[in-house]
Parts: sequence; structure tokens; C-alpha cells
Amino acid sequence: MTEFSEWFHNILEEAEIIDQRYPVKGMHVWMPHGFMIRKNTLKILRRILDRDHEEVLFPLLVPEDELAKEAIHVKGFEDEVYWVTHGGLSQLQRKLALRPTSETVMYPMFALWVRSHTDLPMRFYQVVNTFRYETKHTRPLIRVREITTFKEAHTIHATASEAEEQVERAVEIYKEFFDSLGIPYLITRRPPWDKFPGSEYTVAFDTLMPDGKTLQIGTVHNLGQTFARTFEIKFETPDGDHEYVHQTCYGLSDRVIASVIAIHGDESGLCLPPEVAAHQVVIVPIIFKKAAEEVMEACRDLRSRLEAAGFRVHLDDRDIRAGRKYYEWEMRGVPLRVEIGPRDLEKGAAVISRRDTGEKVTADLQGIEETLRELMDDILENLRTGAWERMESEIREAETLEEASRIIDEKRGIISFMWCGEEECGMDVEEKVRVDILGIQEGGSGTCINCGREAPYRAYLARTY
Ligand code: PR8
Repeated sequence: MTEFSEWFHNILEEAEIIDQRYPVKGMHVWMPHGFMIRKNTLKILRRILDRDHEEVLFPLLVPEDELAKEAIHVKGFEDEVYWVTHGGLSQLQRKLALRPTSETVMYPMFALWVRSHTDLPMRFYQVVNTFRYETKHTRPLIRVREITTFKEAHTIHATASEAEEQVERAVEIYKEFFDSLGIPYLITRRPPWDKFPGSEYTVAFDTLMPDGKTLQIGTVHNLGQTFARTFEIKFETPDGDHEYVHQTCYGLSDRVIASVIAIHGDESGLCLPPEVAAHQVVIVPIIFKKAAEEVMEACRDLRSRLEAAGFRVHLDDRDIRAGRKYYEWEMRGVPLRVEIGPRDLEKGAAVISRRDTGEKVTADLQGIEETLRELMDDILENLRTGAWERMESEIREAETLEEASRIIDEKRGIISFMWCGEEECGMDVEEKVRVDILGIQEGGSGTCINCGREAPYRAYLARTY
């Protein structure tokens, strides 16, 4: 693959995902093709969340005093907040922030909504745009200043153990979601110095991008009672006492689409999992003088049949060379192409090409729906397996920090090692290797790579986005 960032930049433009020419840094325009992928991706997430979450929509603006209430939280975001200071020509009495995330927007309202233990648990989510004045290098979809597809869930519970359970459920939700996109992930608990501001702990999903750097693609936070105390969110227990609730929140962003594009794409362009592709099947008539009308007729007929069977299908009847059509649809990542020419028609057949492997199969037009469906399942499975294998082959064990440094310099990827879990030691590791500790997983035993003490954790290091 050519230099990844150049490839990524070009494909977003060529495949008409977003237009990067909007004149505000870190903000982009979703184009119709990109928007379809975004919409289909959201549909998968909604299907999962709607099982036991309710969708809501809160305002974009946060009054300054609400934002400032939770001291640790606001400290974490203070240098990233955009402010609205004027309404027309008059200066506002109370500055308003554009939400960088919605805890301080939602939780004052939760204080009004939660009354009794019978109200709990409550699980909400919203899909909104959030604004973060990122000072690190911005990159389309990966680090943006307007996160256009912020999918944030917020839950409220009566006990700490229920909140803990919700964290586990949220991890399962995100696993299911990423699996349906074929995106591999490493799940770790972030080190304390890298957790979400105001949370007790953060569990993060990272994936590996083709250039060997990891991207945080989702996070689940246990908020404990910190925000409940700040925003006075209390419920009445069965005994008539009033107690603070326990909360969790978890979120995903435009990075989900960035990772689908980057991880499955190749030299020919996008390669989309069928469930998110704008078109799942493109039909290309192979027209010669002979039987031109019959071929067109058969293609139109197939399009109607596939539409009726629920496929997102497009008939490319433009008067241009078939080769150019193939090139374009491959670049746009359409999973399956069906070609019908006069000879196929005589046999009652069509040729199906897979975008992921390039394989071609001849299928009977009769019952082609079933063949296409099986191929779509197979494509997702193939993309997922390939992506997991690539990521796993880039996770390397290191016994010493020198070895970790060397591997990161030579190969990038993810380093796995044993660690004591002490903050001071962790900071020292990051400084010596000059890369971030992604996080830890429980279990395993050995001695710490840095200080030599007993190490109950497996930890991971990587260069990150
Ligand atoms: C929360 N509150 O906010 P989080 N560009 C693209 N994606 C981003 C960016 C950015 N500038 N910043 C973060 N993300 C919690 C949970 C409500 C929901 C993505 O958590 O700050 C990252 O993938 O960790 C991150 O994991 C996710 O948004 C959630 O953001």
C-alpha cells in the first residue's frame, strides 16, 4: 500500500466520502456516498442499542456554569471547548459552550428525571455532533473538531455492581458492533492517567491502522458517583433513603468509518462490508450489438428482483466501457458485481465478481438472490478474518524495554509485556520507550518489564493516532 495517509486522504475524495475543502479546520462535508455508509453503519448500532436503550436528543449548547460544575471533567476539556459569546450583536450574560460531549448537558436533566429506585436502570443514547478544539494534528474522520457522528450512551443505576455490569454489557455491545463491520479490536483498561476526565476507569477499544499506529475507536467509562454528586442525581431507595446513582457512559465517533475504510481498503480503493455499502450489488450489462435489448431487459428485470428481495442494488447502464465501470465500482467498494452478456443470457446465467478476493463465479439467474446472500456473508467473514489475522500478527511480545523500543522503531505495531501496574513505573516506561501505554488486561503473571517487581497485568504499548 502506498503511504497510508496519502492513500486515506485520496480515497476519501475519490470515493466521494467527504469533501475536505470546507474552510474550517477539522470540519468536513459528508457527501452522498459517504452519508449512505454513515447511515448504514448507524443502522447497525441503532439495531443493537434499541434493544434496551432509549434514543433521546439534547441541546448543543451548555451554559458555562453547568460545564464548570464537575471540576475534573471540565479540567480535562477546558482547552478543547468552543464558546458562543454573542447572540446577534449582544454579548451573552452567560457564555454557552458547544458540547464537547454531553455529560454536563444531560446530567442536570437526569437530576430531574430520576426519582425512585423503580425508575432505574435508565439507559439512553443520542447521535449528535460534538465539538472539540483539538490541538493535535487534525485528520479527516480520525481527529476532527466537529465529530459529526458522536454516538453517546449514558446509563443510570442504583448500585455500583449494576454500573459495573453495564460496563461489561457495553463492551459486549461494541464487540458485536465492530464484529459486524469486521473491525478487529484490542480491549484494555486505560491507565489511570489516560482515563476519561471524571470517570473511575475507562475501558477502550483500539484497532491497528495499516501504518502500524493504533486508533482508539470506542470507549466505555464507569463514572461511579462522581457526576451524581456534582449534579445531585439521587433516587429514593425502597427504605425511603435518598442515595446517589451510579453512572456509565460510552461512545463512538466518525473513527468507526475511518477504520472500516482504512482496514478493509486496498490498492483498488474501498472494500466495504456488505451491510454498510451504499450499493451491495452493481449490475453491469455487457452490451454488444447482438441482443443488446434482451440483455438490458434481463438486467432491469434482475434489478427489480433484487430490490424486491431487499438488496441495495444499482444498474449501471451508462454508455461507457465496462472496464471503466469495473474500476469505478471497485474503487467505491461495492461488494458484488453482476455482469450479464448475451452468452450468459443464453445459458440463463450471470457472472458474479467479489470485490474482496476478485474471484468470479458463474451463477444461475434463477435463485441468484440466494447465491448473492451467501457471498455477502462470506465477504464479511473473509474481511473480518483477514483483518484479525493482520492485527494479531502485529502484536509482539517484548521482554525488555530496549526490545520494545527496537520493535516499535522497526515495525511499529503493538507491543505486549508484563507490567506491575504502578503509575510511576508506567510513566517511566512511556518516557523510556517514548510511546503510550494503551492499557492493561488482568491475568497472567511474571515480572515487570521495567522495575522487575511482580507483574499481575499484561499491558500494551503502541504509537497511537
Ligand atoms: C466520551 N462521553 O466523550 P471519549 N475526532 C474523532 N473521534 C474522536 C475525537 C475526535 N476529535 N475525540 C474522541 N473521539 C464519553 C463517552 C459520552 C460518550 C472518539 O468519551 O472522550 C474516540 O473514538 O472517550 C473516543 O473513544 C470516542 O470518541 C468517545 O469519546
